[in-house]
Amino acid sequence: MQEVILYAAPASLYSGKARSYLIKAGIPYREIFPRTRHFHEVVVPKAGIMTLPTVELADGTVIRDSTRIIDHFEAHEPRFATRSPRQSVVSLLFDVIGSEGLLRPAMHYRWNFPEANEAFIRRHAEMMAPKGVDAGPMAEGGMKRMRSRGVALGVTPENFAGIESYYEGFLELLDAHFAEHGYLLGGKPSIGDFGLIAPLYAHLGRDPYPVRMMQTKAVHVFRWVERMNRPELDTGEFSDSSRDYQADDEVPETLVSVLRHVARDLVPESLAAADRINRWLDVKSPVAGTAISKDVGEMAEFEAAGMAIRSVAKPYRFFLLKRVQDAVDALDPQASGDVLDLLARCDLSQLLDVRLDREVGWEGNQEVWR
Ligand SMILES: N[C@@H](CCC(=O)N[C@@H](CS)C(=O)NCC(=O)O)C(=O)O
Repeated sequence: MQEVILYAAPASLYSGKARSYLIKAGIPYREIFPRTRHFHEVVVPKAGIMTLPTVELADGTVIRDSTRIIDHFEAHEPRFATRSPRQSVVSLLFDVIGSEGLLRPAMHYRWNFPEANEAFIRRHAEMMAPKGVDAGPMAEGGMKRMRSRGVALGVTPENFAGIESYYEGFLELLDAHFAEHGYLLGGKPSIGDFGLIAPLYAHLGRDPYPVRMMQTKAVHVFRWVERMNRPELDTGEFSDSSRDYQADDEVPETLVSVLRHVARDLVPESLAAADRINRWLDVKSPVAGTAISKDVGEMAEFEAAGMAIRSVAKPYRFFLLKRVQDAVDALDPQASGDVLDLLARCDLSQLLDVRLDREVGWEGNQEVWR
């Protein structure tokens, strides 16, 4: 197989998702920082906008977006397809949780512990400067932009304690899971593992302050992060040497506990964001094919995990959530009943009814309103 070029960066959240997939899938790739002339003059025009990760295939095809990159390779050869109903739905749910649902802890632990993190982050930001560009001011600008993105997501001082208690609870439950299983659904990674690694690698599993916390409080989660970045399964500590998902469509109880915890944040935010975006759609009525920017410029307000949060409402969450809903809708009545029972036990049933009035689709590399 010819080498894939992965435009990515070590400190970038979504890069970690695509990189881990390429590693685990055994797809040869070369990672390049997004600062070459070729990237700006050839790749970005094909990508439409510049985000990381973006890949360039040997034939010049460019694919932007971590989910679509994984979809592209899975469509050619499904390496991580879960075939059973409950596991498939849980796998897609963890893609939503990782790609969208843990952004507040990721941003908080990166930006609000400057004593431990600042120099490390600054060095990474400077690395992004193209040759001949003064790295200092460029890094400063990039850091300011990303820090303010955290604030827009609801990472504000009155919520710091709440975000910490939510994340610590999450980490403890996830650690109990990874003490018994190599991956979310057993002995091999699923699409959900790739979603979850997004916040848990570059930010929470690599920045100095949160990685220390993970190493001291959640060593099994730390091991999973390490494992997700290694080509082999790397599950030597488990006596059960299964190299596959759990038998009989089993979803471990340890994972149900994680999902119940996550529901406290994921459900209220999804309900509020859908409502906000639907009201916006009602007023704006964008023509089909209109490009979607990262958020619609509107704030969703909601109570989650004991916090009063104001966060930008992002259509991307609903692109991912619809994949969960479509998977459930496609099941036969018996399987659907099993999945609904599971979601009810996880306090996640409401997620199946949260839908945008317009679908998020793709044209080329761009998210558009259908
Ligand atoms: N939905 C995209 C999001 C990609 C994204 O936002 N990446 C960040 C870096 S982790 C980025 O490129 N940000 C650039 C910017 O905000 O200008 C994906 O999954 O790849």
